Amino acid sequence: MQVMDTTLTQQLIDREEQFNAHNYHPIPVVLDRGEGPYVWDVEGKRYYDFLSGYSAVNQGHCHPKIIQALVQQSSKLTLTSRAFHSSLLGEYAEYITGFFGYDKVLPMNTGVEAVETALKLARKWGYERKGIPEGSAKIIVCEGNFHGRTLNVISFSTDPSSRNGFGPFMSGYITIPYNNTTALKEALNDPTVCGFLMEPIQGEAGVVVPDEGVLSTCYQLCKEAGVLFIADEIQTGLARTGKMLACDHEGVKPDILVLGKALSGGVLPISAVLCNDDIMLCIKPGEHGSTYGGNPLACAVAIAALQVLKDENLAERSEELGLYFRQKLAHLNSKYIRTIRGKGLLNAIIIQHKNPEAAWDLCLELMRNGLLAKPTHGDKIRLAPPLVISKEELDDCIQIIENSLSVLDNL
Ligand code: IF1
Repeated sequence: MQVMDTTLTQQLIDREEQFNAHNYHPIPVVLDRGEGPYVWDVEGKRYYDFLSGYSAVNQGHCHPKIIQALVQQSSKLTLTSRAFHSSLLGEYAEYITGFFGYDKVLPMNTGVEAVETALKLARKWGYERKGIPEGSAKIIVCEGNFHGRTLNVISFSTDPSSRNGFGPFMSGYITIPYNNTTALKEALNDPTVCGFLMEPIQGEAGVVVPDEGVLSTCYQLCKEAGVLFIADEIQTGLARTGKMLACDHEGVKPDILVLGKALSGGVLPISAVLCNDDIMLCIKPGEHGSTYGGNPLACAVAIAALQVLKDENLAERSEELGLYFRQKLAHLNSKYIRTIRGKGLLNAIIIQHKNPEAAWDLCLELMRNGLLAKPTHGDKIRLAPPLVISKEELDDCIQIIENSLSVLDNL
């Protein structure tokens, strides 16, 4: 057994611990390089990345075509602000609106900024188009949601770790159970409701997939009630679940589509809100914006990142390899795996073991065996490799998972 000298790893962890905020509890590995489905730590050890930057690295780490776009544009023009036009914004806007079939895009940076933008658009539409009395618009959200960490967005979180200690909170939200069309139908009776926000699959909650038909029923109910269906596809979009958008599994075209993460292939924070003119033009000049939103560097990178998804058929790969992956996991017949769930290459296993630390300890063993994953909410482990992983590499990972499960025998 090769004994690795991990002093450099520990030194770097200690330095981070001393000077960086303690807002995460990372797996004890220090990454230094990434390529495709792989990352390497500072000791030179290679791992399969099964978190993919929380589904931002769908195209694989440092995809050459995305990096080429970044490098070329970065030495030409990176930021103009929206005080002036840039040569790339129109090209990008035309490309992405054509890609997803909407009239317009509002470019932002982080996912939560795009969610906030979508919520502002829905409210403005509610007042200007639906005639909701000013200041009284409500938006329906789901229990178990994760849409980001701004004060407004955590105002409707049901996760204590996301919201405790950060009040007071924003009003104007109605929370219903996820995957419950009866509850949605009931909530839609409120005439001041302007929008319904949902994740097509709940990521942070542990890859919670709604029942077949729920997505399309929710959409239909919103249509009938004259309420905007807002899909947060920041984590589920961009080929992750086996279709270009998770909404495509049920032929649902959201009124407002929210994208982020893999919109840059993990290279830059790039997010976007897409919708048609009757909604988008409710925001007038000077009513919304951001310093970096729609910057030329982001435009160049996002075009390349979207092209890679199409050119490499990553949605089809995700669909095929996801089915294969869940089948092979099931064939392990592990007494420690209570549930396997997901769509495409967004999957999670739920660990059953008497020891509450079992999922964490399994992730440490996976790390020792060359695969990086991290538990979410205790007993769930999200398994989401870059979509460029090959079937052979996936087989290698399934072997690593099988070998690692035996660590739970001695817990
Ligand atoms: C963290 C996970 C959490 C998201 C959806 C909006 C955002 C996210 C569906 C906000 C961000 C990230 C944030 C990160 C961990 C990760 C995450 F589900 F992906 F695992 F937290 F739930 N909508 N998700 O998933 O996008 O502003 O971060 O760009 O905050 O710990 P952002």
